[in-house]
Amino acid sequence: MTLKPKRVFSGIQPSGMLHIGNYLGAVQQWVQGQGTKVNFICIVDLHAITMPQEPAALHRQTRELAALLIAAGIDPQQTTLFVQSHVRAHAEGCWLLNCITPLGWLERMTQYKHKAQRQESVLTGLLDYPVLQAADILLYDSDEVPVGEDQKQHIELTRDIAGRFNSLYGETFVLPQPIIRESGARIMALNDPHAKMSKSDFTRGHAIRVNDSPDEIRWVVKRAVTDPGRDITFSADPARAGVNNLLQIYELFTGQSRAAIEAHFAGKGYGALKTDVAEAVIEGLRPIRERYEHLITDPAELDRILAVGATQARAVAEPKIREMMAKVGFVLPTL
Ligand code: ATP
Ligand code: LTN
Repeated sequence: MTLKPKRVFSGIQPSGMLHIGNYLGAVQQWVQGQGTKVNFICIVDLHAITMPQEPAALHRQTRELAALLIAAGIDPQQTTLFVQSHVRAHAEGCWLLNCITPLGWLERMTQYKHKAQRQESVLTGLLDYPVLQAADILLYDSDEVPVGEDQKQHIELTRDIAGRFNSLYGETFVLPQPIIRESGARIMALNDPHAKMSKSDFTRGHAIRVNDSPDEIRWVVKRAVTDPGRDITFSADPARAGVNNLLQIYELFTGQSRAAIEAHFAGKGYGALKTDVAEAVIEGLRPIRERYEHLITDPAELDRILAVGATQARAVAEPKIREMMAKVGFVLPTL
């Protein structure tokens, strides 16, 4: 008997230029998983409008993100790369799932509470964000969802929503597993090792963006917050979060073992650590930046790739949305 290859689904918002947290926590995993599994990577523009946004920026960032993902190694021949709003089933699935999701489940989501706190007036879409995410995942019968640590709660909620639909209307959905790396699951801000590196924080020194120049990368790493100690070793001690974060970044960009890294830095100071981290990041990002500069000059080719992705995605999502509608009791339109 041949085993069915696993389905992998993940999403990323076109809410700004990718940073190394997105790259190490999510994108690198997606690239490494290509070939053996059936992969869907979705640019989630419907999610991006849950925060106040500017139309011209959203438009530009959607193509920029597509170019960056391809530059970072997402191969459209091996992965279905598409834009969420090109596949209507996502919005439709969200509505059907809204109607079985208790409000209390959404009000306790930590990402919602965190983002809502910073708003004067909270948009309904922000509260509903995880239901749309559940629709994304469930429409593709996804087995695995590779994400950063911050998304774990949303995947657990997706399982709860799927379980509820299954028990109300009969077996319909696969319950997905979050796939979270041990190292890189939560890259911290360089100017504050107790806060997650985030796309939407534009303070200089907070993040390294994937297309930053080598000089900018050196500037940011040089000013990274460390700690008053001297040891350059991996550690879960919150007081040493800054050095630990730099070491994790070094580990993921060089692919070296932790023992080899600690031996390399034994007896050296934080100045040397920062120089080596900056150079490792520059070298790791160089091919991505070069491919990106080339791809972004050809928007028609990007649109063509996204059109192929949308056709492939619709072929999976449309029959699934019809199955959902039929189970809920709707009279289906004839095809
Ligand atoms: P925003 O700040 O606009 O919410 P974000 O930086 O959190 O954006 P997303 O598009 O929400 O980025 O996330 C894309 C992927 O990157 C997700 O899988 C998320 O878990 C992962 N990710 C985001 N930030 C980090 C981080 N600091 N470390 C590791 N993974 C991260
Ligand atoms: N909420 C996710 C983005 C996202 C996603 C998904 C991730 C939207 N839909 C489906 C995995 C699967 C985030 O990274 N902030």
